[in-house]
Amino acid sequence: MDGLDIAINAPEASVTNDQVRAISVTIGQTKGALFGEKPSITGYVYRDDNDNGAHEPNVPTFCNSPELGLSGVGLQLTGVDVYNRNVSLNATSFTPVNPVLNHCYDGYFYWGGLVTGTYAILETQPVGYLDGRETVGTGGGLTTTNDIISRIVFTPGVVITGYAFGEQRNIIAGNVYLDGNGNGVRESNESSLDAPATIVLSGINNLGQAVLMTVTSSGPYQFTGLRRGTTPSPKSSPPGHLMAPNSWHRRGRRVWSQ
Ligand SMILES: [Ca+2]
Ligand SMILES: [Ca+2]
Ligand SMILES: [Ca+2]
Ligand SMILES: [Ca+2]
Repeated sequence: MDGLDIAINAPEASVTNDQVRAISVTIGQTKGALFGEKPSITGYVYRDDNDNGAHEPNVPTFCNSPELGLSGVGLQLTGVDVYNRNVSLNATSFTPVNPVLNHCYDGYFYWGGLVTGTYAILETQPVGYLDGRETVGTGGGLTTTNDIISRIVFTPGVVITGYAFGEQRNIIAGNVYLDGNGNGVRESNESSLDAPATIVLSGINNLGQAVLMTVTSSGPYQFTGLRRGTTPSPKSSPPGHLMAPNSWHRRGRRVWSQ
């Protein structure tokens, strides 16, 4: 079975199907090539901001997904092989140095050189992200425990792919500024606030939980760590508070957040 071929730490390499050429090596460097036919398990960690368990392609390229891959995430492969040996292998998700389609494989991870056995992949939750869904790849498996894909049955000569760990990091961001002419558009002569305002975000997330967050800013602001959800249109705010992302009057001048 043909599979993904990639060069490791070798941006100068030329990669076409089943060929990785022109790797240059100097003393002290470690480079290499991976050929997908080798027994291996591959997958990726990515931002699944809409929490649907699917890595949305960016039409028309079917690459550069807006749901970016996440490199630097720790993963562990554990299991027992047919020789009754315990297997425990660590990996870190990375971006392959592949001159073609590299953005498709941001957050990629793999283990090669495996023998028949039953395995599980464990993900270490990346800091700064909300936990998302796991997706089982081509070798099957179970997702009954969070951040673990278990019961992956691996047979020789088979490349199994598509084991995915989704994480979320939705952001609402904007600016507060003094809208001198009250038209809701920031002209070049309209400045940030002269004193910080409190910006309030309220709503209901996709777990049905009420969300109430505040930040203080006289210019740019952002709310991070958000699950998918909705924000109702605010009807009123306490004095000196802005309801993101709508408008509020302050000190007789109109202040907008965008
Ligand atoms: Ca998605
Ligand atoms: Ca996770
Ligand atoms: Ca998870
Ligand atoms: Ca204006």
